[in-house]
Amino acid sequence: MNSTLITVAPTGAEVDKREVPTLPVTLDELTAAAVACERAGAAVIHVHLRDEQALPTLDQGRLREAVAALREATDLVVQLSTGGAVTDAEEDRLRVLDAAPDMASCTMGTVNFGDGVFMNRWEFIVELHRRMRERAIVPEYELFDLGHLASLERLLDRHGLPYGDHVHVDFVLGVPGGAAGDAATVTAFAEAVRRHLPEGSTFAATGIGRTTLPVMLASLAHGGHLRVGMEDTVSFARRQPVTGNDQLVRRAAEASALAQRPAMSPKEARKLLGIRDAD
Ligand code: KMH
Ligand code: ZN
Repeated sequence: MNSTLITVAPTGAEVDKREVPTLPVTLDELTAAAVACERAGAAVIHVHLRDEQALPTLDQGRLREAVAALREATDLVVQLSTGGAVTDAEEDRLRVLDAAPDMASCTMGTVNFGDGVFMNRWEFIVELHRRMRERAIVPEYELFDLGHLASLERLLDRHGLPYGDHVHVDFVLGVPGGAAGDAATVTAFAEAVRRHLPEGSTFAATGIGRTTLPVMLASLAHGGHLRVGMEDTVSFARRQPVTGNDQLVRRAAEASALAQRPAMSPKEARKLLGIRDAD
């Protein structure tokens, strides 16, 4: 792989807008962030939406509006989160697919998530996988723990490859309750991908909070891709709050260039991931 897929996760469901005013929460803020991140080197955007009070929402109207606005303003691959917030109901999370994004996240197991529990039952995962394939939506399988990779192997064995026939996973490391965000853990996950997933499968990694840099550098060292954004970290460096998502994307693009695997374009990302044509 001679280029790096950079996914930006600009908002998430957990960061409080009152504490982090630069967090994009309105549609205008989200679109402006997406445009700036595409310019900085992002190819995919992982989207969570907020309501009028800046609280997480899976409102169908807002989801459809966001998909349309992002497609209008950018060429980014639009990936909607089906993870939502830990309080979201399974039916609402499944209904996210009705907004017809290019991609959607699919977390491969339950994990403690700070003081909460991020619930992902086996039957729910199978239903997400099945509906995504039916609707030509490409999954990004999110792995918060090594056992999630074993579940993915089981899912692919029993239920077949996803739409596009390419398997792409994202290691989400450093969540309190999940796998640690350090280089040794990235190595263990990368090795497990090579041993247990179909040949040609790709991975990205993201580290929560201060684990962002070791995880980014270790992923590049293993030939992996990157996810960055304010969903995962709101500090650029010690005592230096992030100024915007594009700042994180720019740093990821610079690190990728240094590793001699520059950031790939959205067009290249669509080809790699097996995403259907826009029309
Ligand atoms: N907000 C987390 C509980 C996803 O987007 O699919 C779940 C999450 C994963 O962010
Ligand atoms: Zn997310």
